[in-house]
Parts: sequence; C-alpha cells; structure tokens
Amino acid sequence: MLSFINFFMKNNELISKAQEVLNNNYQEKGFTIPCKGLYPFQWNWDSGFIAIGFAHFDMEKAQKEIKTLIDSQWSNGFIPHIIFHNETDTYFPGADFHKSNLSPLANNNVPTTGMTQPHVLGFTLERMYEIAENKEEILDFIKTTIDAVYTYSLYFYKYRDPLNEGLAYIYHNWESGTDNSPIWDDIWSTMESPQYTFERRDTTHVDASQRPSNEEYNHYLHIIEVAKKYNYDDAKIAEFSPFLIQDPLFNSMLIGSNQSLIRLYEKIGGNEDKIATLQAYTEKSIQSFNSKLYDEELGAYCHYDLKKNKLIRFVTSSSFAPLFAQVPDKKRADILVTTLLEKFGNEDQYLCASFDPTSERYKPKQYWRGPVWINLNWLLYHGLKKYGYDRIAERVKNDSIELIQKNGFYEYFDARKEMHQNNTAGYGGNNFSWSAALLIDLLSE
Ligand code: 2M8
Repeated sequence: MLSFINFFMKNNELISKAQEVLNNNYQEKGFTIPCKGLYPFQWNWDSGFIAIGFAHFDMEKAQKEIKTLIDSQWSNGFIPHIIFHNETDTYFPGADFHKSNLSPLANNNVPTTGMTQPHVLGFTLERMYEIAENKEEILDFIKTTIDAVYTYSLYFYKYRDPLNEGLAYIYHNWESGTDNSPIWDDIWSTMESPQYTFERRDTTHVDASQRPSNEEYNHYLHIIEVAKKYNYDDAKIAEFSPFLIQDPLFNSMLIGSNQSLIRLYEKIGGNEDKIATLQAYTEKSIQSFNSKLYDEELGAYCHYDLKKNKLIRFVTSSSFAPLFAQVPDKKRADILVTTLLEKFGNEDQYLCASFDPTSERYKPKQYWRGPVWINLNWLLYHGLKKYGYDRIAERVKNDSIELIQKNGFYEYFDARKEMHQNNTAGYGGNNFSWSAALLIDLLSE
C-alpha cells in the first residue's frame, strides 16, 4: 500500500514539475518555446505536442498554442516549421536568413521559414478533444480551426506529391524533424555545398559534440539557398532540390492526422465532401506506403530517396511510426515489432533509440543519431497500443517516465542503461517542452 502511495506522490511531483516547465516556456504572444536559449521561437510539431500537455491543466493555453500556429498559415495551406514571432539573434538561421517573403504565398503577418515539419495538428486536435472535460466547448474550438488543418493536409497532396502516389516528399532534413539522422549521410556525401560564413548559436547553448557538425550545416544552408532561388516554389523545389525524400515518419503523421480529422468531422456533422476527400487520399497513401516504403529484408519501413530512386536501407525510430497511423496489416505489424525488439529492445537498452543500435552509424550521444526522444516514444506507445502490443507499449511508457525521472526534462536521452548510474544521461537542452508535455499525457493514461 505504501509503495502505491509513494508511486502516486512521485508521479504528482513529476507532473507539477512538468507543468512548471511548460508555464516557464510559455510566451506572452500565446505560444511556447521548445527550450530557453536553444530554441527561442515557435516550432510547428513541438506546438502540437505542447498543446497536448497543456490540455491536461490549462486548456486556454493549449488552444492559444494551436491558434497561434494556424495563424501563420500561407495562402496555399502550408503551415511553416518555425514562426518568428519575436526578434532575437540567439538562434541561427533566423528570419533574415530564411526570408519567407520571397514567396508570394507567404503569410503577411509574421515571418516564418519556407519549410514545414511533420503534420501533427490533426491528431493533436483529436487528443485535445479526448482530454477535455467540456466536450461542447472543445468542439466549438475545433470547429474554428479544423478547416485550416484540413487545408494543410490537402497542401501535401496538391503540391508535395509530384508522382501522384499519395506520398508527400520533404525537401530538407529539418522538415523531417530528425535533423542529423545518419539516413542523410549518403545524400551529404554526394553534395558539394559551398562553405558558408556563419555563426552557430546552438553550440553556445549545448555541448557541441552532441550537435550536427559545421559541415552538415553547410548542406542544410545550401538546400535553403536553392529553395530561396526559386522563391520557395514547390514545383521548382521538386525539380531542383538536391534533397527529396519520402519519409515514413512524416507520411505517418500526415495519415494519422487525416484519420483524426475524419473522426472529428464526423463528430461535428456535415462536411461529407471533406470526409470523402480525406478518405480517398488516406487510402491511396496507405497503399503506396506499403508497396514503396517497406523493405522485406529489413522487416521495416524505410526512407525513399526520390532523387536516386531507391530506398535508404536503415532502420530508425521513424521506421515504426507507421504503427501510429495503422499503415501495416497485423501480419506486417508483427514483423515490424520483431525488428523493433531484435534491434532496439535488448534489456540493457531503454526503448527506443532513434537509430539502429546495431549499426556502425549509431552514435548514442549525438542528437538524432541514436538517443531516445520522448515524442517518438509517445508515437510508438500509441502505435503499439493500437495493435494490442500492450506489454511492449507499457515498456516504452515506463522507460520514458524513468528516463525523465532520473535525469530531468531533457531534450534527448542515452539509450544505454549503464550510462544512467549518475543520472547524467539526459542531453541537449534542459526543461524541454515536449518532454514535459508528453510526460503529462503519458502519466494520464
Ligand atoms: C530541432 O531542430 C531545429 C531546426 O528545426 C534545430 O536543430 O535548430 C529538431 O529536434 C526538431 O525536430 C525540433 O522541432 C526543433 C525544436 O525542438 O529542434
């Protein structure tokens, strides 16, 4: 009995701390920064996860977060990756570099980047609905935002799917959210990017050895220069960008968001045309996803390089995101989970490393090249639950909680259990918003 009470006290303490992190990162203009110093603006997919956390204790802030993000939408439905609400020179590259106003379609009210991030807005709205006590009030809010989110979904099918397959491409590694994943290494090795003169800011906030290299930043900047040359025109980007990838995480988020939008439109009533449109696109997406992005030999979904016309044959935490969007049938899901356990699931490892720990490219302390990320764990937890892998889902959830309990609300964590003896195996930024937000959500389950 006593240990049961202790357990609850510990969790309540953790929830209070998580709420404090979110409140401290919340800004007057109605959005939440991912982390003080390191990320001083509003980021697209961070905002979705953050809103889910706020929904548990401050629905007004959760709604504001979504509203502020949606207000940055461009006239073609696109919602950008960073919204530069405020001026600060503590982040590079900022608004002056991205120059969103080169595009005639850009938002006139606020400078942004000209790229996007994984589409989490649809399932964020649905999760907010599930959490809300007052269903009528939250549905009223959803009614005011859902069409913008629907237009965002359609943007991908209209402008990011040149082969008309139902699969969206990304043209920059920052669009993937998994910035310096080893997946991109072979693309960098074929690119001859200029050596730019620039001053990194991220490495003044956190340990430089855990961040991408300057060499990698040259490539990141070069792709943006190509997009700027064509005023962020999607068709031109599809033709000329050296980086063009169909990413399994990105497309799973799009499909998962569509599925949520369908269910929400059904709750609202009417909107049959929008439901039918979403259903048609989603079915097509799932079909192509299974025929094009699955690698039989690896037993996992992979990234597809549209420039080289081939799969990039590595397993990452993104390989399991299709479970969240119910892309595989049960038979294939079984194979996927076997791959997960074989490669990532040793008892001496926390689930789930961001890159295959059995690969030579695995770097357990380096950002998206190996550490565990709480948002990917949250997606994996829900994906596993949807297929009834409850025991493994519980493991992912408990690992996530333990990582935060031991180290604090870090941006990413070492997957190797042996590294956690001194509780110093949380890396990157501290008091990181989505780690706090999703912990609140996981503990509410
Ligand atoms: C990281 O990315 C930004 C660029 O978008 C950066 O390194 O400066 C990634 O982890 C990304 O997924 C995340 O949204 C962002 C803010 O947390 O940081």
